Amino acid sequence: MTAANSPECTIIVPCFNEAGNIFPTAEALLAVIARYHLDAEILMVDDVSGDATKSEIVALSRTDPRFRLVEKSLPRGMGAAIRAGVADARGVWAVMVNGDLSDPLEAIPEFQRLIMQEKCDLVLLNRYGKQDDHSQVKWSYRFYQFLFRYCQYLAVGAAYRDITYGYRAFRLDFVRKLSLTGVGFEISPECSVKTFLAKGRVGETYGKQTRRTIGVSKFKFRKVWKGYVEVLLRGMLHRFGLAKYF
Ligand SMILES: Nc1nc2c(ncn2[C@@H]2O[C@H](COP(=O)(O)OP(=O)(O)O)[C@@H](O)[C@H]2O)c(=O)[nH]1
Ligand SMILES: [Mg+2]
Repeated sequence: MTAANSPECTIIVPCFNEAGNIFPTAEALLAVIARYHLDAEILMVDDVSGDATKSEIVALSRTDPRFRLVEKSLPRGMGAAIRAGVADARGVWAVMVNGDLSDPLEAIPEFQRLIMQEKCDLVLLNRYGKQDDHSQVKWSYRFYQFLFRYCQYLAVGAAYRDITYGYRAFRLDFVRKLSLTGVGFEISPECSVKTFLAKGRVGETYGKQTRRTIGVSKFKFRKVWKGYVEVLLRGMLHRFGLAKYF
């Protein structure tokens, strides 16, 4: 870090029952940080995991002060974890990285360029830009994503290709003004829709998401759909001046 308390970038990693992924994810992030000379801190946000997630993060933070454990209280949720990370972040910009080694981390320098040089407020990673990039994304997820994107476009009007992928980067001061409230996975479309409604500058880059090989996914459609519908409705009401969303 350039100054102990002010890195340029904060990497936020929500972690729930990811014990087997903590060290491999940390290694992958350190390799990218070293390769591109990034000035970064890494916040790993645990959510009262039932496995060794917390102790693994503590062990990491003892060996390398760039890693910090963020402990949040219940209720659990990926969105609540990201908000805890955003509140604790000391960087100028942040990148949200899934703690399961599924994200194309080589996109991080392009995230940095789009935010620091092109002055984007939010940079989305599009998994649908090239034929092979979404080959490992489950068909059921692709179907729900398509449905959500289409309905969102009609209701709110944001024409982003990959509006729901959590792996993305943003300026911290900009996102703090959006007053994000999502508790679960709906935090990602909420952030995209609010950025659109706030007329933020949005950039896009490309990359291939792969599947986790350790641990299990916590994404359950029957649990998350309500949050996505709420984003649509509240975004639409805000668009037409009927009720403020933020
Ligand atoms: N802190 C925290 N992290 C979570 C929670 N739910 C999911 N995550 C993390 O969010 C990331 C994405 O979740 P994952 O289960 O891989 O969802 P998928 O990629 O949509 O299948 C992973 O790093 C999870 O550990 C939660 O309730 N709390
Ligand atoms: Mg995942």
